[in-house]
Amino acid sequence: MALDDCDCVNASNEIKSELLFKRFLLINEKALNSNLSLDQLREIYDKKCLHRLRLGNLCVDCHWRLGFKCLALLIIISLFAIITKLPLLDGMVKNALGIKCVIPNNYFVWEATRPVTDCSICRGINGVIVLPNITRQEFHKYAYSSKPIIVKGAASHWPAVKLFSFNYFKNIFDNVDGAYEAVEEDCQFLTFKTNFLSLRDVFQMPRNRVLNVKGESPWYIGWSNCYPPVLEEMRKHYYRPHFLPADAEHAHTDYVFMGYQQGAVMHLDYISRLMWQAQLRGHKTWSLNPPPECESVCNGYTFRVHPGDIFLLDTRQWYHDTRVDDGEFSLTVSSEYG
Ligand SMILES: O=C(O)CCC(=O)C(=O)O
Ligand SMILES: [Fe+2]
Repeated sequence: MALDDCDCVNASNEIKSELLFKRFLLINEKALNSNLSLDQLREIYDKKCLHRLRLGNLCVDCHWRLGFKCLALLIIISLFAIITKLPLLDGMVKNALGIKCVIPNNYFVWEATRPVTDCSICRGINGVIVLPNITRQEFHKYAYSSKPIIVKGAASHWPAVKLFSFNYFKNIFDNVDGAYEAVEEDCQFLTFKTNFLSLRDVFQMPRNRVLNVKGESPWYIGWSNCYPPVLEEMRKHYYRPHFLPADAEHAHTDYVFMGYQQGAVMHLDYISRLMWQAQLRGHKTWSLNPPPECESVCNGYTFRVHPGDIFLLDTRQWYHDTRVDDGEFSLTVSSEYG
């Protein structure tokens, strides 16, 4: 079903969305009646799409500028997942907030229900705003602007810069009762491009792979720490960024992302607040793209963060992907504020 031969160019937005919705329904119906396998759908997808989006635990290639085509394919894949009860459903049921939903959430639901972006967050900006280490007062005007910002060296003095490592976290998880179970049941484990099934698998990988010795597959993973004994221990070694507003609300969960090379595929996050991320080790390159509704007035761009930098991003509105410098180990802590 071609969506690009849209016959609704001159219609009002309301009529356009109704037409679009009917088309989605038609695609759904076709998907339900067809005998295509998930592999065949992916093959169609690979031919049509260039960049990657995250759908539950499944990463699909998708050129984000081809918005509706990709969206339509995402719906079909979601429907198949629901109908055939594929394992990825389990990943979808636990959404980005770590909350289990009664109705399975998926990329289509997220994308279709997200608020339309006010393009003032990106209009006229062609790169990340780089600030020197700044006071709370000076930061005030930027705090809720949703503009991507780096505060240089703001985490350089945190003890975590020296202390946090693969072994530091392995040690905690191997020794704190219930830590692995909490990630599996209540927090969130992000496999990215690896095929690890759990954080336990990550902390059991062979030493050569941990060190990314030549010939080993690079790995990059993340997880949320929502289990109080683990969180309390970690938080002894880093702080809330000092420049955030004193009355900002903070999440009860902090994320860790670590590994080599791969990073995250292009995606949006379905979270409730803005995100800060402290780059503790390694250099990482972020690519940002505005959402499709701002494509005509805003540009995407790429930049690199250094150890000690704190990066702030509205990950609900900016599509983002990451890549670690070749041969370097990257480790970050990240949380939400709002
Ligand atoms: O740090 C990364 O590699 C990805 C992080 C991310 O996607 C996020 O914090 O929303
Ligand atoms: Fe993200």
